[in-house]
Amino acid sequence: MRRLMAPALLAVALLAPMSNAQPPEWTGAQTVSVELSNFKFTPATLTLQHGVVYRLRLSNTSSGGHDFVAKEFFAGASIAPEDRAKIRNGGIDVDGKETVEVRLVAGQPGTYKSHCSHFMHSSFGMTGTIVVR
Ligand SMILES: [Cu+2]
Repeated sequence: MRRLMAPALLAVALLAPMSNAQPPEWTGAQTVSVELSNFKFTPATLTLQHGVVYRLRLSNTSSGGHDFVAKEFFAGASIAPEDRAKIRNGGIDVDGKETVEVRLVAGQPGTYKSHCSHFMHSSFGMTGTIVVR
């Protein structure tokens, strides 16, 4: 019997990483909030953990529209199917006084840039960084 233990443990060790391939538990998402205002993201830096499920909540507190563009970050993340349509050209539009939520799993560790693509907004300071650890 003892001889069977090693192959059994090996099988468990090999199977364990496969659990990552299962659909994420979107209901258990941790909320991370970013406020969009004239002309900044607050906080400017988001730090996320690779593989963790988040609800990215973007709240625009100003009356004019903004967006949150992070092409590389969104391209590398797994986005909840119901939220995919909210991301266009690597960004999320957030109208004045609106809040938009997108559930996602952060992708590969790295440092990603974010900005508002509205005319001149990034040069006024609407830029940010997403750090995935
Ligand atoms: Cu803006």
